[in-house]
Amino acid sequence: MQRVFSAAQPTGTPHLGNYLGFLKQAVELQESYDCIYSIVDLHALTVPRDPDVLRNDILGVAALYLACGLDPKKSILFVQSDVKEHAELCWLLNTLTKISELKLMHQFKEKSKEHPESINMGLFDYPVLMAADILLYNTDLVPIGEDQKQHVELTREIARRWNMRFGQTFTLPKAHIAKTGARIMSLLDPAKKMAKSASSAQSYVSLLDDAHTVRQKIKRAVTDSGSEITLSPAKPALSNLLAIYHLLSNKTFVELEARYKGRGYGEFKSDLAEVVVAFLSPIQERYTALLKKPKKLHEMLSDGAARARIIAVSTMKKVRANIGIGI
Ligand code: ATP
Ligand code: LTN
Repeated sequence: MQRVFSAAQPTGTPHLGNYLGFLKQAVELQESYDCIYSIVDLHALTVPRDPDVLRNDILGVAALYLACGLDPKKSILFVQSDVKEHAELCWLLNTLTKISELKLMHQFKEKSKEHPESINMGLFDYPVLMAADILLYNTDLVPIGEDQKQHVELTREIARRWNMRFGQTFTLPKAHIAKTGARIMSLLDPAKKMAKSASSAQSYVSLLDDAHTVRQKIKRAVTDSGSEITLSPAKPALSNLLAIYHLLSNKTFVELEARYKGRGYGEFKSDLAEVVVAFLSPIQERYTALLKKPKKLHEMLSDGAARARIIAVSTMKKVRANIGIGI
């Protein structure tokens, strides 16, 4: 069975973009792949974090992912720092990665613009740690949003280089990117991706937003000129809302265009808000119930780490022998 690996940072509450670009795929792939998912706390430290907030976010993200359908009986779910091999492999891969390659990474360029006062080595090395995450598990497929594609390409390049130098060791992973939903845009600016780090919370729908907040955010979402409901590059803001509607309702774009023919943006947006509310409400109920049992969540994560560690240790045995360290 082919192996799937992916991960997300415990940085605040995931939004609809994280769900549609990544989590939805992750849940679906559980049915036919051997899936491993990680909460990458070491990556989250590349921007300054309060320790108590980080601790809370790790458990919160775990609960939310389970509430969205990740199932520890079908997949391994674990916290990155619980498996020390990630940091060790990152160091070894660093020795094969060029500074000039890391300087090209879009995410590094953007994040260093956002936090010019704290461009640290971790932020620069972030893609190499991500490569280590993926390569430790002989991964075939990596479900991700469009923004992470460049990092998976770099991972393939590092793996290729290692295999050339030391012999076949790592599987070359492929990015698995959804046809629709891989880049959900901000509700306030269709030229920017929906992001947790955005300056205004109005630009995204968090998976934990209550019904009132969802209705109000969608009502205030920007739209394009004209009043027709059609999917078109000339209507980027509306097309983004249509994509969200399509993915959450399973109605095709053609069905949606027909349904709203001759009706205005107002009616379309208010229906979309109800679709989002109906989608989020059972997730939020499951999330609240899961968070009431933190001990169970910790046990599930520690069981996940134990299962992940077995694979990671076995990969590292090969890697250490390859490079000439250890006994
Ligand atoms: P943000 O940019 O909002 O802080 P992130 O990429 O840092 O998000 P993660 O939780 O680590 O946050 O991302 C999890 C997954 O969500 C990744 O695979 C990423 O590609 C995907 N993703 C993030 N934003 C979007 C978006 N706007 N549309 C689709 N997928 C997205
Ligand atoms: N870089 C990703 C998170 C991430 C990841 C990974 C994704 C870290 N390690 C391994 C897929 C596979 C992000 O910023 N969203």
